[in-house]
Amino acid sequence: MEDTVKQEDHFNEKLEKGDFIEPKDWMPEKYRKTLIRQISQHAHSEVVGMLPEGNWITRAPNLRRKAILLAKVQDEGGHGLYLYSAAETLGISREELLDQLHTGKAKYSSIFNYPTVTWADIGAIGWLVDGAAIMNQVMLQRTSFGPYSRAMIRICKEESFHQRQGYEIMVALSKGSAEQKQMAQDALNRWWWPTLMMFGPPDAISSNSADSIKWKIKRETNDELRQKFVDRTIAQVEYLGLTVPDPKLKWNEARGHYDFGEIDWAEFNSVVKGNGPCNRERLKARVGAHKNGEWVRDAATAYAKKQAAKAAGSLVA
Ligand code: BYC
Repeated sequence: MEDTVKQEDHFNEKLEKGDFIEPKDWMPEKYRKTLIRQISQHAHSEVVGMLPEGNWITRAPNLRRKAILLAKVQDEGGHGLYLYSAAETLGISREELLDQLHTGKAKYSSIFNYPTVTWADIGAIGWLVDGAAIMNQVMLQRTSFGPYSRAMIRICKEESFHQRQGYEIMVALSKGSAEQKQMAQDALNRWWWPTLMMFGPPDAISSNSADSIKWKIKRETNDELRQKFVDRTIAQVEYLGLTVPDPKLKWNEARGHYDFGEIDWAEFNSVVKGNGPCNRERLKARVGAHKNGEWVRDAATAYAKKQAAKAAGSLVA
């Protein structure tokens, strides 16, 4: 008992000083659980996030765009791997994590349950979705758990390239023909509100925020990040000559921020509960991909075992 009190004091001192908590350090069970929940949700989002964009690799308008999109989607898979590895250091296996995703027990970001209906959606995802992801992930670079923070530093570098490639697509479309500009506007209309939902429920009802802020897992709240995102993005919308689908959007001089309209939280809750436009399709695709990859995992395991046996043999010799 006394030992636990000492360990908890030591944990709190580390947080206070801004030191990282590392996998072998003592940590409260709830801290570990919260991290597993958030990091795995994040990893699943990266991997499920490959699907809406992957859908356009064969239909990219030219070779340059195809190569860029291919690289981006591949990066998202890599982000998933760094994050699954970070979660594994907390004492949960990759199999368990994937099982939670495939059985619908674990959440992933609501945003990936919307369809990509035109090429402009690929621009809007890179610009808005990756833009929102970066806003959140820049803060997570300073999260208190070492492996999560280190994964975030690397991921942020790649995400900023993703955001720029998306914006470049939007610039090309909005400076193109009238039809292309309309495509860009339609994509902005489709992705604006779901992007604002990505930051999570309002602070007043966010169930995990208080603990996560106390433990320095999250450094800024859902509403603070959402506001920052709106404030930064509007100038980019104006440069494109497009309009945000929100009649209530207005600069508020007194607050020094944009005011914006009410988010449809009923839609958010419905998507998170599994009833968004693409939830079933996404999960089916993920489960199918995992099943189809079984022979690759088996082959990799057999090869690793053979190499280990060879190495052991050469040591004995
Ligand atoms: N979607 O108490 P709250 C990317 C859940 S992908 C679904 O505020 P928290 C990319 C939340 O889990 C970006 N569920 O939670 C990839 C909680 O439920 P449980 C992914 C959501 O954790 C490919 C409940 O609502 N980024 O980068 O303090 C291509 C109450 O919420 C969502 C991350 O995952 C949502 N949007 O705060 C392009 C970042 N929001 O678990 C881009 C890491 C909330 O209690 N995650 N919920 O049953 C976080 O920073 C935080 O987990 C959140 C939510 C800000 C998302």
